Amino acid sequence: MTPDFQELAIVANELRGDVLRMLQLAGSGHPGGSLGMTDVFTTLWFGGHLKVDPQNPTWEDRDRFVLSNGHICPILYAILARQDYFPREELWTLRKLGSSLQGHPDFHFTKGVDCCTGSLGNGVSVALGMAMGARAQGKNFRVYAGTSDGESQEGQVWEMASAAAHHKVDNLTLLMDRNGIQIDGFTKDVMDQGDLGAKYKSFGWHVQEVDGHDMMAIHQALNEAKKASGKPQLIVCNTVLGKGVSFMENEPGWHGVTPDEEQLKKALDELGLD
Ligand SMILES: Cc1ncc(C[n+]2csc(CCOP(=O)(O)OP(=O)(O)O)c2C)c(N)n1
Ligand SMILES: [Mg+2]
Repeated sequence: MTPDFQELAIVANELRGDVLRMLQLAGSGHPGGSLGMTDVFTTLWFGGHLKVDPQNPTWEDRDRFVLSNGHICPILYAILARQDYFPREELWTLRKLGSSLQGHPDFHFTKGVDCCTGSLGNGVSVALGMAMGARAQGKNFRVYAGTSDGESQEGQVWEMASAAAHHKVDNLTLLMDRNGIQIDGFTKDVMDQGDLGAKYKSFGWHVQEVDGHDMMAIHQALNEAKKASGKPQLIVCNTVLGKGVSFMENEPGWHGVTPDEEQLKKALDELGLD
């Protein structure tokens, strides 16, 4: 099924608005990566790729989604609310004491979250375990995991990469946020990572690279990934940190700083939202 890309673009825009609103209210959190991966995750969730049932979040045969770069959970929460896992109003409680929406994803508290993440490197390894578990149980579900260039500086990621290829885990798809930025600045300055796609390829992965804001390209790459046999798949998503808000775009300072009221208003204006 081909999604309506115009409709997806409207959804993505509104999700960006929710991300910004919840972060302004929280006063802490990570807008940069959240806005950067909005188009990729919108395509995954609303483009008909992820086999899930929001009415039955623990359905055993559902596809799993692990946000291994857990700090960008505002976009995951905005998506889960829009999918009706919980009321949208809960978004405004992000990071507050007693909220179901923690600063990093926690499946104990949040419906639709499959894995606790935040400690970089762990989530992709759990995702591999889930994918292998599916196979061991004779189940057909797929596992998708969000990861990032900054996370790829963790050694554990490369243990996952070699194990997944060795075991030919072809029900695992990683979506990598390749924005060239991590917590301390541009990745090329902190620790140059070169061609991350080529590295995964050398491990034996099926690798594709897309413009992370071209939803049609993302949709096609997700379809291609499903066809890959005997290999885990990586989609390197070239994104712009802070996409959609001019003063945030490609500015490392917006990795983990939230907008104040005035900045929120300006950002929502730019997105054409109230
Ligand atoms: C094991 C571990 N070490 C350090 C951190 C602190 N940390 C949080 S986000 C981040 C940068 C990750 O890079 P990336 O995901 O590329 O950042 P973004 O593109 O979202 O700005 C770091 C080092 C962490 N969460 N986990
Ligand atoms: Mg990054």
